[in-house]
Amino acid sequence: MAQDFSKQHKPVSDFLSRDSDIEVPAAAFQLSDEQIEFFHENGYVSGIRILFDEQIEQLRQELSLMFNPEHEGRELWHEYHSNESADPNRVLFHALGAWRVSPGFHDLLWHRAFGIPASQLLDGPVRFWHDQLFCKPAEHGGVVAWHQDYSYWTRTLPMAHLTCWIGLDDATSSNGCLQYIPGSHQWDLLPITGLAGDMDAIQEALSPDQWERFQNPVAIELKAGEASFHHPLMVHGSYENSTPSPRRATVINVVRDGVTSASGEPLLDGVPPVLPGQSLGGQFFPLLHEATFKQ
Ligand SMILES: O=C(O)CCC(=O)C(=O)O
Repeated sequence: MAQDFSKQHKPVSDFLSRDSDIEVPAAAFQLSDEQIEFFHENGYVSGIRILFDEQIEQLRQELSLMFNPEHEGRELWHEYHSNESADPNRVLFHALGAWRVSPGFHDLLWHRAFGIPASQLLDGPVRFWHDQLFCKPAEHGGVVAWHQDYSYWTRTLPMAHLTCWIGLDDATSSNGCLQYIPGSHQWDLLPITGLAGDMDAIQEALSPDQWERFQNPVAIELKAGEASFHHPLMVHGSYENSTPSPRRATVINVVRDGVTSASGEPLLDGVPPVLPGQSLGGQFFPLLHEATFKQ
């Protein structure tokens, strides 16, 4: 039986200390007032450096083991899709639960370069919801269709959620970087219209004015190790990767501490139910970051 790192609610390796970022003052990780204002106005803020080269390399190595469906720890995943793409000629690797399987993905959750901005954007303490891997191989990487994250999360209330997308490769318009519809975080909640099939399936749920906005998506081009944070109602997706290099990413989804379960069912596969009305907590939903001090 593989080790389940979710039993440990603090770093288990030297992943965070190897570049001595533990000595970096908290202020160095803080978002500026302008960045926070930009997030509230547009629904995202991007270009935030999270990882150094060595850390990116460690995560890439851990990830390469996870691509083998027979790897040690495979029973720990909440979800594992070697290929979730609905297009038989494309591949989208998508999995939830990497933090349970390997030390780098586990320790990343406690990285202040992520936790401090997250607490600023949530305006409170940061609790873990789940992580995700979204990886598109070279040449035949599949799409992630336009969607809002909270469409998938209505079993948790209130909506006080945040997504942090971290590139493990340079992400470009050519290799299927994240795309946003700025300002769509102010729209109502949209229904689920599919994650890995028809890119534009969401159109059926939109008004003509809303669909018009898809003429001008913003491509979030990032260097490997940089992140983009987005609001739970931000409409986003990503196109194919037909370039000669992979486009790999890890995603951390968090909530403001105090978000509760709204379901008697397990919130994630393999996790005991959290009673409706009870706050997320325990082994699978650790507190990652206390509220950031404000002057
Ligand atoms: O990595 C991608 O292309 C999509 C990621 C995504 O949908 C998300 O972070 O919510």
